[in-house]
Amino acid sequence: MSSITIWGRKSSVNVQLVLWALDELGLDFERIDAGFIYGVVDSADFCRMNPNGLVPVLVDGDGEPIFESAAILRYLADRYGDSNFWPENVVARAQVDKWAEWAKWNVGHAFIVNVFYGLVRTPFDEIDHDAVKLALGHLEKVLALADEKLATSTYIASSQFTLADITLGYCLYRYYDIDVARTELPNLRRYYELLCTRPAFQRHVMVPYDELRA
Ligand SMILES: N[C@@H](CCC(=O)N[C@@H](CS)C(=O)NCC(=O)O)C(=O)O
Repeated sequence: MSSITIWGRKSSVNVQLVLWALDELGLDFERIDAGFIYGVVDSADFCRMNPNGLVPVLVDGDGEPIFESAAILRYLADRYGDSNFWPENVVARAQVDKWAEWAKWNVGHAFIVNVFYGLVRTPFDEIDHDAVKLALGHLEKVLALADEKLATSTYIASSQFTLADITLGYCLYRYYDIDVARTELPNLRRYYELLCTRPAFQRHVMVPYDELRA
């Protein structure tokens, strides 16, 4: 098996998504700190790997660098995942992928950009509480769709843990950890508690994010 290197700080949710996947797939890797207080992302060498200057970036052996966490995740699943995690059959795979794409865009974006940044990465006296409340309301409308699906499904796409659970679950630790009044979504809560029993989730997602606090 080739050697895998990932660039990105442990406090980045998009890096956590990839670290969680690497661990679930039982892959060894080397992680190099980059981004935010660790710098590196502005260097010419890094920008050759990712012209966006963002983490994560993954290099597998002598392969070309891959950026975009969801693309990295699909690459790892294609190359190293089993057919429960990422079905080989394209018809079955699409059923996993639709939830994966939906969660990465709708839940991930709505939470990180509008709720987490607004509340945690903004100096306390600059927090726009009305905007955060509005963003949280929007996020919870989206999460209610996951809650409805999870009423009849152990995991988001099926009865098995799949790639889609990574793109839904990677933000849930912070969603449940931040100090906000949440709408109770019982099936989502049950699902989150199930994810919390996974050692790889504990190791890479349930980690402090103090360095991000404004
Ligand atoms: N769509 C990209 C987003 C990457 C992104 O925004 N990464 C953030 C960390 S979560 C970043 O690199 N921020 C700048 C920094 O840490 O210096 C992905 O999913 O990989």
